Amino acid sequence: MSAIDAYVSNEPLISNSAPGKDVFAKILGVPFDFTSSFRPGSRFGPNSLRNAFMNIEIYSHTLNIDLEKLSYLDLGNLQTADVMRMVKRVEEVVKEIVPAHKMAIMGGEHSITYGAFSAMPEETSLLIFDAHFDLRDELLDLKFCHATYLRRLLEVRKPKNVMVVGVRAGIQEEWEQAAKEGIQTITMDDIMNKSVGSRLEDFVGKSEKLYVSIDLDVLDPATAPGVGNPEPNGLSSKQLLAYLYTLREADILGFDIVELCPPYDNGSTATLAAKLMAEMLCIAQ
Ligand SMILES: [Mn+2]
Repeated sequence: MSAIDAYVSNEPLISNSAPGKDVFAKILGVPFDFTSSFRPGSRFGPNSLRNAFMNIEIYSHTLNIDLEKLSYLDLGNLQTADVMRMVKRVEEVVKEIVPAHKMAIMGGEHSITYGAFSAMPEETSLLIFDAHFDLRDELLDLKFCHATYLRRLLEVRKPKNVMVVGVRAGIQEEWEQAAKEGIQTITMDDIMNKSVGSRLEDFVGKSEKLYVSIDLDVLDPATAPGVGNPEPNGLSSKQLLAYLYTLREADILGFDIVELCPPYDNGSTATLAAKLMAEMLCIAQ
């Protein structure tokens, strides 16, 4: 090993190269927030997550997996201010990565998921953690934005299984649209009433392949204040991690962690996002 390899970090990128280990995952930042409707700033999300990632422990005691002994490559940031170009470019980049490698995306706003999921094979199920459905037909005259991406996605693509966990906010039309589209849900009401049952395990069991999208606003704003559209009465970090650990046996092709909005963060959202990145890399590995 050269002195450069031994002593010099590749910051701000979070790549890791472990001797004798091939790269198993590729990480992409998408600093895109140009359709933000409430609190802009998620364009600063990827680098904020990276900074936090470099300052937390990445050995998962829960999973007994040490990320420092695995190799993964941070590709950097995909830059554009045009939403349709963004989703197209994300799709093209992800297609070059999956299924040879696991795909990990850092947002940026939730519209990124449209591009990433479009690159997934036909049989892939979509599991979303989000306070919102993002099933609006339009918002503030925008047909394609963070609040409509799932509506647009389902217009062109019908995944066999779609589930939204932690959902608690939407206009009435979105709840009706979710039922019409056959979207499975674990709502916050279900979670509060302890009526979740084995729905998540059943969903995962029926999913040949899986893409997981984590909108950080699924968490309670007290836990994760640094998001674009905070929504009260959300999950705790313990609840979210417990759900994610149930995905260990699933064939996860890729995942994203979106809506980290550093201008509204006190640091806790970024460190939690980094923890989720570390655990999800271990879970998907
Ligand atoms: Mn959301």
